[in-house]
Amino acid sequence: MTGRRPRPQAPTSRRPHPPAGDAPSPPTAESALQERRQPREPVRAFLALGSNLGDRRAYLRQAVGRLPDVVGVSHTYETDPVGGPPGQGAYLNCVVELRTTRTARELLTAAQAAEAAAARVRMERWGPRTLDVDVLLVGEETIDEPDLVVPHPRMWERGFVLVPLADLAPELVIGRLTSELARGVRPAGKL
Ligand code: GSY
Repeated sequence: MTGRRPRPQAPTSRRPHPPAGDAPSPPTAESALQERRQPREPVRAFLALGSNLGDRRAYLRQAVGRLPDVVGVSHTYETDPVGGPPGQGAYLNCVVELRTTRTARELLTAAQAAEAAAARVRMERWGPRTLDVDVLLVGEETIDEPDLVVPHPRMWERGFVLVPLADLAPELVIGRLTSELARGVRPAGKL
């Protein structure tokens, strides 16, 4: 008995990273099928929604109706824009909770379909938009690919994500949501 404690486990990825030095191999049709065949336990997942163009509440409502496996919706919040060109209008933000067997990649596809349905036109990277849907957390899954990083890399710095997330999962934001982050985030009622 050495008295040494076991080291904490790193979060697991559903698709393990290849050994260092190997180039990641893209999923083949067969490996994707194989992955889908595995029965999966449903996990808790969270997506962040924001709109600052047009009928913002209607865009958020429509998106919530289109997303799969939704089991909870936070209150909405009117929030000062973070980043982007000066003079943008305020955002309306909320967070939804899913109970789902879908992977982060499948949820990204669903998020993009909801954005497309809101006739979103990507004019400038941080510019105003009818709808933005970000995948925040999908159970314990981690993924780090050019178009998708989960857990979302900036979520812990964003009051417009943490305040609505606290409505659904206060245990996740405790100790992370400072009054400075919450500044500029105003309750705007139920969706
Ligand atoms: O990253 C989501 C889009 N977005 C937002 C947002 O949803 N809310 C606020 N307040 N600022 C934002 N800047 C960007 S980009």
